[in-house]
Amino acid sequence: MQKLGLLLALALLPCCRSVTGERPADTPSFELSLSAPTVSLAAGGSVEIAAQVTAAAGCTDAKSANVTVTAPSSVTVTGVTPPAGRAAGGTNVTISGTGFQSGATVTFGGAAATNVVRVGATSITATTPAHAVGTVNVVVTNPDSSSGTGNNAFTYVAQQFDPNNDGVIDPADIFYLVNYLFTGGPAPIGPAGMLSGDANGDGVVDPADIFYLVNYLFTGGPAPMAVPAQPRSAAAPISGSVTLGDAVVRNGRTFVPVIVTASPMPHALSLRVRVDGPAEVVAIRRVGAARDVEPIFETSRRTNDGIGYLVSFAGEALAGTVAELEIAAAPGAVVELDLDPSVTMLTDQRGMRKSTVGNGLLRLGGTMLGRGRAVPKPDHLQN
Ligand SMILES: [Ca+2]
Ligand SMILES: [Ca+2]
Repeated sequence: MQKLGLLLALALLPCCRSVTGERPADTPSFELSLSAPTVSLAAGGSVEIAAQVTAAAGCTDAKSANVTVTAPSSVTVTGVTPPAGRAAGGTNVTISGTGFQSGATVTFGGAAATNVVRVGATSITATTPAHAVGTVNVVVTNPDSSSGTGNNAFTYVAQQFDPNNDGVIDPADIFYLVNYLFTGGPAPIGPAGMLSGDANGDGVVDPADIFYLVNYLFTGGPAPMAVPAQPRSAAAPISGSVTLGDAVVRNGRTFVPVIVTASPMPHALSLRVRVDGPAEVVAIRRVGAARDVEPIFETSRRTNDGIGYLVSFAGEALAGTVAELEIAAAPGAVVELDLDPSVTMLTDQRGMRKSTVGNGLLRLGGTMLGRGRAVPKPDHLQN
């Protein structure tokens, strides 16, 4: 404002040649007085400022002019994508609006966002800061102090799938869940605790969540749930059985078939075999149609008393004898093989429809080895 007034005064001093135009080195001193050296105006406001200059030579002049303040750029925040993220922060978002200037800063519920990048006047990308669960205002503030607010534009949620709590969803989360469910590893430790492992949002953590995650990461399926779990009922439930057949001996090695019957045909199988007796599971291998179809995902883990196995297919492969367990047993030993009802299941490709002992849609059957030959277990079919 003072600079503006000075320029105004200099331009309006025709009687004082020594202070017009280019100011010569020997310009005598002069005094400038403004009627309003400091004013505060709202956008669009105006004020009349009178300026008087008195030069040392004794000549004076006074003029006045209206000063109108131009409104600063209008800043608005119209949306945040995605509109929700976990309370721990770290969600990469795009903020839409108008009037964003270079150097703008962003806050979520008063906490500063990081990695703020102005893409253009209508778009900013940023990473959310940590914040308590709830809905917050998102504020964009320009370097000229103009700002815009998106009221309740972002929601911090407690549940976000991330079993290993490293802030990203990737295959490491698959193996974290495999380790937890099959080999006694630590439970999910994400922001929602145990439910940080609930990818399909059904309120429990089981192998169906692994298949849901595989489908998301490898075949472009829907992202893991970020909202509180909702029990859901399957419109077309899968029901069926997983049974271990009679052992067969080939070339001195013992094999036990894994037999699946189900309708409609599932796309994913999870099982854990538990061995009771002087024997161990050496390996599990796909056979039959399951051997000829490339799986989307397959992994097995030896456990202290057996083996865990997961496989999922895009096509139809899980019918009949789908795999064989190779068993190493002491000659003549009596060995019982059972399927663990807590993690043995059949699901669709997304892990949304499942057949489990728990939901009453899956029947399991174990088997028994003895005296060097396979003999049917008396209670061949469990459950
Ligand atoms: Ca993770
Ligand atoms: Ca689940």
